[in-house]
Amino acid sequence: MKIKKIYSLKYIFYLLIIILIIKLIYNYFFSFPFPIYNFPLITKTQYEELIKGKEPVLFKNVLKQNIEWNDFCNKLENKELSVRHGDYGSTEGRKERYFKKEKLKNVCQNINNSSGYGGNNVISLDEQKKIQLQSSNPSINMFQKAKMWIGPSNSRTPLHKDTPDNLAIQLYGRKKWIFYNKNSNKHLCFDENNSTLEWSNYSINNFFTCPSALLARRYEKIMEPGDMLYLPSQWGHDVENVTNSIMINLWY
Ligand SMILES: O=C(O)CCC(=O)C(=O)O
Repeated sequence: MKIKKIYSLKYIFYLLIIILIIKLIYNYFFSFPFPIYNFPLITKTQYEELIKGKEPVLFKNVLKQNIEWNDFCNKLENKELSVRHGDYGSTEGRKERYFKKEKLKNVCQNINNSSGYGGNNVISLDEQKKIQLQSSNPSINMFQKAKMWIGPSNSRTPLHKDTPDNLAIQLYGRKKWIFYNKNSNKHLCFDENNSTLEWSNYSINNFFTCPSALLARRYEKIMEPGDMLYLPSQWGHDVENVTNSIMINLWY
């Protein structure tokens, strides 16, 4: 009896190892099967083609220099942000999310004690200059009309889709993007409200909230500092800060 038990434990262990290996292979080859470019080496023409294409693209090494947390917080300390509070990261909770005006200095100081998320705040060209945000490619400029997202680890924007194309540069920390081919939108339980932004009722990985999501083609990528993601219009995305994080993006 005891020997049988040891055998079955052994088989469960082997099964777990096999599942782990399959998951690693899947993540490596299939979770981001899109082009990856080294930003300093691409031409302006190539770039302009890629950022109006039909598929996502990852650009590596986009920044001329790293952005440091303290330096960023000190240089923009008096900037006023609109900060999300409440259960803004869940499909249900986001409906009751509320916003507070806070100084960036405050958000930085409380980053490990508060769940407040300074998402979707304008960052001007002057402010970009102040923090020495520079492109690593002399023929391609940084953004004119960028939005800034600063938040603690685990802060999240639940699944939605936007009408414009999107470029998002990770400045500090790591951020996980889960996203779906727009051909899968019919499976993703979006609110059909015809606005420029549409939320989904699918709470990621909880298939009870949207059983048809099992049929959707899902991708994911963890963005590191200096990475820039191009996400085409209407590709649904759920975005989570894996660490304290600063990102800027441009919708166009
Ligand atoms: O970073 C986030 O929390 C959300 C970003 C996003 O949804 C976007 O750039 O479209």
